[in-house]
Amino acid sequence: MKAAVLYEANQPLVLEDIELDPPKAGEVHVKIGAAGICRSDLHVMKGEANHLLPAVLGHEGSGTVLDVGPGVSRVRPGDRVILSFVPYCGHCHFCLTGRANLCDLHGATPGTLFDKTTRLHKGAQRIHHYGKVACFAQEAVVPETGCIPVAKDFPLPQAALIGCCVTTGVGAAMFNAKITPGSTVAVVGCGGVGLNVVQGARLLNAGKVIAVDINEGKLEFAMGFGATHTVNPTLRDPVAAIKELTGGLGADYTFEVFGSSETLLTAYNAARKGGTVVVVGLAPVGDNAAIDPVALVRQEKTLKGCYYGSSRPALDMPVMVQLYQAGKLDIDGLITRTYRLDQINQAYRDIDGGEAGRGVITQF
Ligand code: CND
Ligand code: ZN
Repeated sequence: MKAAVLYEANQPLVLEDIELDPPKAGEVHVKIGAAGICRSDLHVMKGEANHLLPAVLGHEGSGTVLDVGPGVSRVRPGDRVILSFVPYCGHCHFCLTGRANLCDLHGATPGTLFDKTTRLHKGAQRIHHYGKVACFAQEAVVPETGCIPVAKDFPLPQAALIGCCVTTGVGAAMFNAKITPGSTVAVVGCGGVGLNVVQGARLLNAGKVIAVDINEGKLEFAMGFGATHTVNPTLRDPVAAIKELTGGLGADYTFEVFGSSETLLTAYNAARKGGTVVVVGLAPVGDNAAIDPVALVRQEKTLKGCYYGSSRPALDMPVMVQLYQAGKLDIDGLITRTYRLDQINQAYRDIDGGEAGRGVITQF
């Protein structure tokens, strides 16, 4: 099958034929239907995130089940599925306490399936699976718990986006911050994930939603997803602007959704005393943010990380599906660019090109 393989950081992905072994026990063979262009893959391509290479990237995916390995009971051939980049073991402390997005076995098996082997290889060379999804390819083998079934007529691109940016962004607002009605919110970084924090805040009836982005077009686009105010940090100090828009207090909730110490500090400093700062973006490895420990105490801010929207993917993705079907989440409007798999390097050049919304690979 054809796949886009990353051999080395800062080199283009290589589109080539590689082998995919059949699913083992508890695994599912999926024909990929759509794959979203998320910045997390770009962090690996740029060497800003560590990952075993070579690897097939792509963690925002959906597809149709082709066949299943022994013991699989949740899905059958022909089923349409959202792929979760944190499949869960169901036995570790975190799975048992309702935090499957933090599954220990998943964390302990990076780049492989749960048994620490790969189904992907080229001849004798092992090729790793990013997030146990690896959807920048025509097909994938994934753990059964990484498959969230949707109706057979549910659109595959929208399903793919629920696989990362929707659940990550809306979940950050809903499950992590638990935004209360009427509150003030600032979202730093309004790309695919940040737009979903914005529309999550709208869904939760936030009073003011301040979009912060260095790109004017992206700020304007965010207004269509529920932003009530915009701030461009290239034009003025974002912390001062957010304070001004919140009666001098700072926002009740701030979100970092780009991935840098600079934007983390913007979010941190723009939160009011007692406010909540939620970090969603993945800063480059080695990056550090200096937080004044005394100010943390005296201002009683809460600084939290948020992985996969603090969701329980198998339970919460169907909620995103329902909210979309009820017209409460706009996923159609997020999709502004579609590509063929062989255009993937262009798709990643475009993510930094300034066009708003999400790109999706729809042809394999
Ligand atoms: P995308 O590139 O679409 O959006 C990033 C946005 O940030 C763009 O609109 C930029 O213009 C904007 N931006 C850049 N610099 C600044 C700045 N200084 N101030 C304000 N805005 C700025 O990326 P994405 O939405 O796909 O991903 C965003 C981050 O979220 C990224 O780091 C990705 O790796 C991470 C992420 C996290 C998780 C999770 O589970 N926590 C899941 N998926 C992605
Ligand atoms: Zn992602």
